[in-house]
Amino acid sequence: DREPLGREACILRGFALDRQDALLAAIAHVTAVAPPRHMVTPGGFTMSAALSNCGALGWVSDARGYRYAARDPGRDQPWPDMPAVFLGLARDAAREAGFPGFTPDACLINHYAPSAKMSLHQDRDEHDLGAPIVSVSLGMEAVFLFGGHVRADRPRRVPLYHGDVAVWGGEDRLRFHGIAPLKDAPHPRLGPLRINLTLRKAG
Ligand code: MD3
Ligand code: FE
Repeated sequence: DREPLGREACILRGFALDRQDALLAAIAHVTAVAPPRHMVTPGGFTMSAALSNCGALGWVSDARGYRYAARDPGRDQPWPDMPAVFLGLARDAAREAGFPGFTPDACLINHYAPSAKMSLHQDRDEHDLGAPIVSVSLGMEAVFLFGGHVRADRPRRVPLYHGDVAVWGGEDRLRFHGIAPLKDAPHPRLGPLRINLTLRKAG
């Protein structure tokens, strides 16, 4: 079922559940090659979520700023290839949400422990802001903060559960959004961990 968040944003509840084994195996492979790290923001804060990436480009942050990079700065090596199960899920979810033909070239993998969060921000480092974004939630539940087009707009709070997929593009593409600090409520399969895959066309 398709739960609308905006005119061009929705949540597909449980859309990833039937592929969870393949997704978790692929995530384990990527993070064994490119371990998640806590990156530093240009403002000097260390992010509470630990990040890895796969695909041609990966989102990175350091004192110089945010950007997409073809190499993992932790290893000075290219990011692991995008697993086929990520590409298939992104394409299928985007089509279901009304964005046919989506092919991501970047997948950010966020790891959250209890109390980790992501402050309100916009995703605007991508070259083509006309492409949608697909995000997959696995493990512990989180409260998604769905804001407006200016930071001061009070965000809606929407729970995200294991297997949910969110898709947003068009007029909702530049909304402010974030993740509230996670409760300490371990997931039966993943334990005290939430993993978010954010699939984008970055280049
Ligand atoms: C935005 N990640 O990595 S994605 C990020 O769960 C990021 O790790 C969060 O924001 C995470 O940049 C949230 C989920 C999401 C869902 C629907 C949206 C972001 C959205 C709708 C509009 C704008
Ligand atoms: Fe974001």
